[in-house]
Amino acid sequence: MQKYSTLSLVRNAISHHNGWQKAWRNPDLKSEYDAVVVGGGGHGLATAYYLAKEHGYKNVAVIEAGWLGGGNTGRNTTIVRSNYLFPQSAKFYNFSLNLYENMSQELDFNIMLRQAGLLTLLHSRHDLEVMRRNINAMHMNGIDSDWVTPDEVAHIAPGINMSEDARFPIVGGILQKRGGVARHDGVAWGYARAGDALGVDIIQMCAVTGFDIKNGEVVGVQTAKGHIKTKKVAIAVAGHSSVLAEMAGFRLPVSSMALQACVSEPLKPVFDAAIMSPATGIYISQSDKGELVMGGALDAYPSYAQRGNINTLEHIISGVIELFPCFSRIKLMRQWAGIVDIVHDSSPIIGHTPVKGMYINCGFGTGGFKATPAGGWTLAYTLANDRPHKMNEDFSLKRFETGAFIDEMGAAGIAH
Ligand code: FAD
Ligand code: PYC
Repeated sequence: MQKYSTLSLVRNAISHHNGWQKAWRNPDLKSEYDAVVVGGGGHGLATAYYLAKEHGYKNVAVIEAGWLGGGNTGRNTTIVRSNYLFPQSAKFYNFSLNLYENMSQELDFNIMLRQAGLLTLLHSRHDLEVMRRNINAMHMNGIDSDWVTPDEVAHIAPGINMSEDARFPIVGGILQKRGGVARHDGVAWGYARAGDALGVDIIQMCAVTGFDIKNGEVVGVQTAKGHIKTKKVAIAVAGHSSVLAEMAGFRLPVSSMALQACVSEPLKPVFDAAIMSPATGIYISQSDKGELVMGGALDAYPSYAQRGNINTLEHIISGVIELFPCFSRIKLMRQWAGIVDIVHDSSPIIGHTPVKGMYINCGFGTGGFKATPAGGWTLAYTLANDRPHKMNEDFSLKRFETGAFIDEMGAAGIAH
């Protein structure tokens, strides 16, 4: 990795970064690859990196329709945690959090992981009872999760409305201390740079437009920049999974919907932890820049329109002001949306597709940023070995035939 002195940083700034070493190459598309990854979000880039690093794949391409991390990876609210209910999810998301904890070192790229905790607010006696059961299950699965009293909530989240007369009174909370936030672009760029260094070709501004399938087996990929011969394809396109599946001739049990978020002007540090309030439907954290990063529930209808609207914004802000009346005069800076892929049991699909040689990672819905390393790792394993790893075998498409769902809707903490 090239090191920069203060002087060279100044020189680069003045020269508009003329001579600044590129973090990854901009190669021409080759006519043949051993494996093609569709989608240059975090999951696709992680898949390519682990294919090269763990499985010795030397000739891999990532094909991205837009720019790296321009999909949900660069649009999420950056919360990472592993406090899921079922043993399969606990294993998977805990593995992901472990990979996150070592990611800056492994990729030699600061992903700015801040494990200041993920606090879930409880607003009723019913919340308390349901969460007692969930916490016991999490402890059985080795997930750290602690009860916090209303006083402790007030300490973790200064400014929060602890009034008993509040519309959503706070009766306690659950804290996952290992939870927190990470810089989402850093995750995409870190995997991109490390994958590129291992020989992965990253092709941006190049949509996949179709697949060549012979006798039920993938033999090629059609793209805006030309045709590729390949026998292995990994699809990781989140909200566009059904579109890609249709190109390959199969259907997925996935709906595509917009999830919106927004940020305020920067403030001095208020709180460190990320906070979720399932009853009001909002989540909030403060970025390293000081902005309040806020999000809410899914839009209530399927759509590919990647934009925010006033209706949802009003819902998010009313929830935030309910919890933090002191934020009512803060200015909002930006609002946006990403198209997420919703599966009705709120668990991902990682595994084989009906087409031989084609594998998919999708269905992370509102919560796949935290799963980026594990999603990439397990998809790479499945492609390289043509069988799932223990960690993703229960997350295959088979569960939609057998009914063995892993119902994590409650764990999302977000209204679906
Ligand atoms: P993406 O990052 O969307 O990447 C898919 C890529 O595929 C895109 O770049 C797209 O351009 C590309 N693509 C699509 N079609 C084609 C094609 N035909 N050819 C080539 N490329 C194509 N998760 C959390 O864990 N914590 C959170 O706090 C959180 N907050 C969220 C807040 C919002 C507002 C949103 C929208 C999502 C949030 N998520 C969160 C969910 C999380 O962002 C996603 O689950 C995750 O980023 C998905 O990553 P990905 O790499 O699969 O998809
Ligand atoms: O899955 O933790 C999550 C999450 C937080 C905000 C959106 N998704």
